[in-house]
Amino acid sequence: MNKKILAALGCGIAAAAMMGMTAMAEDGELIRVGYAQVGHESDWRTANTQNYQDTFTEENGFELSLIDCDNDNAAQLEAVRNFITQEMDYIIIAPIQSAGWDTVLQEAMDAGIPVIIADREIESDASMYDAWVGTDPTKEGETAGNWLAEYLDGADANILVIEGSVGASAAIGRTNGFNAVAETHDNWTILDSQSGDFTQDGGQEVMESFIKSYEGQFNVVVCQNDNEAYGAMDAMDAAGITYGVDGDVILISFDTTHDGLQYVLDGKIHCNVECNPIQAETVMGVINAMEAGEEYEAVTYVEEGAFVAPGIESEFATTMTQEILDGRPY
Ligand code: GYE
Repeated sequence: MNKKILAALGCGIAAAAMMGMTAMAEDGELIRVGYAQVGHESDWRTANTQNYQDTFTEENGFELSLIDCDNDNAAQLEAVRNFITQEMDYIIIAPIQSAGWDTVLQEAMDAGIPVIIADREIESDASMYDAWVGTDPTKEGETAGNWLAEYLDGADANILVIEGSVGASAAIGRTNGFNAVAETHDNWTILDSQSGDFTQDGGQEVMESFIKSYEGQFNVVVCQNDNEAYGAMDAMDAAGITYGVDGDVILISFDTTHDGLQYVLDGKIHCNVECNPIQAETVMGVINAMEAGEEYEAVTYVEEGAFVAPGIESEFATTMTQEILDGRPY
């Protein structure tokens, strides 16, 4: 029997699974799920939280306990330990940091509680948890780099990068993916790369300090999420630096939240690489399969694309339109 199925059966729900019950146990008991959420640092995160609250409902057979860990690694470890103490049926973790998970994952395993890692990646071996559902930041970073190469068509790039939170796989992957492409271009220089912590204030502060150091020297700004891009735009506006398809600076962002894509449609952000926060249905599917004792995907990457401003055609991205914006799920 599949190891993942054994793990599910091992946590005391085998009887329910074998009787063919669906998400809500037949005696009416809700499945108790604890979600250790990163925080509320970005619009992407708000959409992700909303998606979980809309999905893990009583109607669907769940009692969701969502803890906002406020981007604090210690608080997140404590939240997971509290879920273990409360004997949750399942624990979902969106890891703030990619490192340092082995001990608490072992504790969850010892307690027989299945763990699903969501959104971001962790360094722990896959045998330490039951399933993973999330995004591919390295690929996202590569997409940004490939699009930039295509758009520059051989022109020089002097690049400033506003990274996401230090130690988060979403930041590490986007940096690595973009750098891998940058290394193949002799005429690209990364002037500086600093963390803006995935927040608007962080993006603005980093951009203000970049402007002090590099004004007149850069023609590309890469922000690793939309909120950082909003902050960077404010800083450039204040300094009289123009960006976007009619400006001097090429602006790249990630997340494709509603406002981020509005800026693409308006030609202010050149390219916005998608990062899909709609993951809860996939996680619920995994849990329902575990409940039913069925096989499930141990690793699922959610679908992601990229969008570019009107007037730009790309092999790597879709040209933005109002119809696309109106039809977006988040
Ligand atoms: O890009 C950012 C958020 O982990 C993919 O976290 C997620 C990232 C997302 O704060 O806006």
